[in-house]
Amino acid sequence: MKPTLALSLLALAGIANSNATPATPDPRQSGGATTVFDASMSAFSHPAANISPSRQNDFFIGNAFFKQPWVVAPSPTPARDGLGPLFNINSCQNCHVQAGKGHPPLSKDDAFLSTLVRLSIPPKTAAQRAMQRTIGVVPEPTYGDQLQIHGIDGVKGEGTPRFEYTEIKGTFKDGETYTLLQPKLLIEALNYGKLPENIQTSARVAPALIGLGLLEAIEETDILAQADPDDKNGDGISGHPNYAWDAAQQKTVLGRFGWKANQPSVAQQTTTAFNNDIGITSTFRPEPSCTTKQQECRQQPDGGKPEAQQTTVDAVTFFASLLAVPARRDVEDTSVLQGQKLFQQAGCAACHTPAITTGSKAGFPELEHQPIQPFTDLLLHDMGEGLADKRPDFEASGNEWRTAPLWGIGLVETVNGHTRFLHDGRACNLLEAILWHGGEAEKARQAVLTMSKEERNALLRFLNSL
Ligand code: HEC
Ligand code: HEC
Ligand SMILES: [Ca+2]
Ligand SMILES: [Ca+2]
Ligand SMILES: [Ca+2]
Repeated sequence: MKPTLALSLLALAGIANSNATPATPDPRQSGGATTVFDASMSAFSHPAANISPSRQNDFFIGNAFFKQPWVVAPSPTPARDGLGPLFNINSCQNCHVQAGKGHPPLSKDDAFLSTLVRLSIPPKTAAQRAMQRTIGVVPEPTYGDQLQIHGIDGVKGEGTPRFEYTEIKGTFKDGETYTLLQPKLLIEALNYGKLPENIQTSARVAPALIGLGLLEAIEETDILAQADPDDKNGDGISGHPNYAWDAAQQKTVLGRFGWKANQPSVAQQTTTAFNNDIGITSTFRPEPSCTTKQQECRQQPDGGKPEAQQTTVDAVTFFASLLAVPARRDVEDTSVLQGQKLFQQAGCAACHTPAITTGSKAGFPELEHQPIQPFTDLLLHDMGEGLADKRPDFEASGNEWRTAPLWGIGLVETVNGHTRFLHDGRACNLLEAILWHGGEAEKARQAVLTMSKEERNALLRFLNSL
């Protein structure tokens, strides 16, 4: 395509078209040419800036299904019935509010909404080990691999999770003190009997959904190039990839999504969310999320076979793949620039990869060959005992987590009205999130503990500019 005057002007305005890669990428454009310039409450809800008008229309169709509340079957609206029988909530949007980040209950009376609890037991038999190959875990025999807190009429919800927190106190080198909240997960009102002694649980908050298609467009070889499982370079960091089952391809592939990278694609994460979180079946997950021990659940009417047409699942996947990354702010600010340097010096960038270029991605010209700043290597790292959930998932151990992307992190408060971070939302602000780092990130944590107050503030200013 010959560049037109209009396109050049767009490029000048920072909205480069997808074919023109600028020589020096604009540091504000975390999502390359997909980046949107909006720092308001809607910052996470836009389609990629370089999307064509007709595809923008498809994006908004997907967005409508993402927001749509599902209802109990049978109903006069058969296109959106089939909720449950067991479910966490009735729409995607209710957990991923404004496509943003969820949080644990913020007060004693706050419901357990945008956080969910995964369940499993350690494998003992050969059959259970075989199960791990395709599910990643051995589901708890009665409750399955996810705790659904609600049931439709006639079906009891599975139980009520709750956090209890213990305070952990610590001191920076300059004498300033801090307090962290160590969560303990309790599950009460269990309606299908006691959980076994060896139950493994893991609480997870809903992540923000920006830039997921870009993460999917990173070439596998570029991700593997950052892995150093045996720490050959001796920097104390030994990231390795997760490998997970891809139901559509019927094979094990690189995992990229979820807090343990246990999902290979946005499409499969979407299919799984429909099934486990909302109780909606689809082509690749045709069975309702009830175990053989949950007979009432199995006897309820369904909303069609399957309940969500593949076109619906595809529309939501399209939407979730093309949510734009918002532009950085204050990139020239001296304190932000100082923080950026400290981020490098403290070793944060060894996991939170600041820059990478996407490869090709069939069907998504917007996402191809984009210089991006995701601040993740998509690899698993041992983050120490403090963060461990002791619940292995595919190749992720009970201590390991996928490096969380940091793009957009400074806008979470504006979009979602809270500053809760980490997989279970235990950190009440960005500094606490860093102070929970351990294991391979212990050196980075120590570096922050020895920083002066001014340096810590600069580091936070930098994170808030992302
Ligand atoms: C009950 C709350 C809840 C609902 C409802 C929900 N999600 Fe999620 N979502 C989560 C949580 C929690 C995770 C992280 C899962 C994990 O790490 O195991 C997640 C992860 C994701 C991811 C991967 C994000 C990443 O950064 O790795 C995508 C994509 C996603 N959800 C899409 C959807 C879609 C589409 C729907 C509706 C069909 C949906 N979700 C419904 C809570 C929810
Ligand atoms: C060894 C790899 C590694 C290093 C080094 C590291 N991180 Fe992380 N970071 C992670 C992982 C993995 C997570 C997710 C942990 C979890 O949720 O339990 C994370 C989470 C975070 C989060 C919370 C993100 C969210 O969405 O909840 C912030 C903020 C963060 N890191 C900042 C930093 C900073 C600043 C440094 C340097 C001082 C740093 N990290 C060093 C791996 C690392
Ligand atoms: Ca259903
Ligand atoms: Ca269940
Ligand atoms: Ca290393």
